[in-house]
Amino acid sequence: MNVADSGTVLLFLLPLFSTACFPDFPGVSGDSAERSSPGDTDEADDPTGEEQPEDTAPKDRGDSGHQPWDTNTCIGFTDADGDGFGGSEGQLVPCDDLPLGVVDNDDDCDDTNDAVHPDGVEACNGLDDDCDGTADSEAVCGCPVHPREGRPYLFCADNANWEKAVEACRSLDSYDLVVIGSEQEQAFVFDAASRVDHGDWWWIGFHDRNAGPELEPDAGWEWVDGSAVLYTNWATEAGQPDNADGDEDCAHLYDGSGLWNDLPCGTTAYHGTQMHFICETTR
Ligand SMILES: [Ca+2]
Ligand SMILES: [Ca+2]
Ligand SMILES: [Ca+2]
Ligand SMILES: [Ca+2]
Repeated sequence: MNVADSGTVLLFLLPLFSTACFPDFPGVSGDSAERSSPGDTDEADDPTGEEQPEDTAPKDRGDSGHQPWDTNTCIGFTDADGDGFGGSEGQLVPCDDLPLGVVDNDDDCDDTNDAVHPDGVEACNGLDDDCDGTADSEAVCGCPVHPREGRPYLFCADNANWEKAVEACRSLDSYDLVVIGSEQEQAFVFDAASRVDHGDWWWIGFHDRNAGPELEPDAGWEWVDGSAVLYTNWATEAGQPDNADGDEDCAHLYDGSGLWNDLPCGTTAYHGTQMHFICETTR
């Protein structure tokens, strides 16, 4: 952005020039009297003709004309990851001589990852690789994507038993079977799942496969990723979890209510109701 191109920007920047920002501008000293006399040479200021140490380093500042009020002064942005797109941190720089690591745009949505920028290629990895404001898509992940607070969840209406569901989520970069940590997350997951498919059931990453018989039916449940159990939503009025037939160690959401039930982990369909699954990014 050329400062001289925009009166608004100039007005915005004016207070900066009279404050502590000035000494930080490359090639500009804090001596306002010297800045106000661009025609003066160092030699003219010094009647002895002797070179003064403080004048040697920024010698070319008066010659290059890169003063804050000149048409050659621009706002540059630090490109910390070196992908050619800057972050939001702006600074005054000479337009035709950008410092190393500074670019003329602030278009990078993640200036710590050089694979993430507006020319990036979207991949199924929980990141917004191309900076279009959305992380992942059905096109790259293979299942409908619904984000919550910027984090993508995949609603896979494939038929799968619980183990296959875990395998499918983990085959993607930075995904696992969903972990539900709050009433709000439960509400989001159930609402999105209902919109993708009505009438079938959805595996979640909750199981008690490691619990001994003495813990059945409702103790010893854990999340696939070891997260603390902060919330449950069992269909308690229907007596769930019940470990029916002594063999129900994996949890799913019912359609219609979103309440949880335990089923045998190898179930792919239950009397005609299909078992789908929900993946959540681990990022
Ligand atoms: Ca960058
Ligand atoms: Ca991505
Ligand atoms: Ca994207
Ligand atoms: Ca059950």
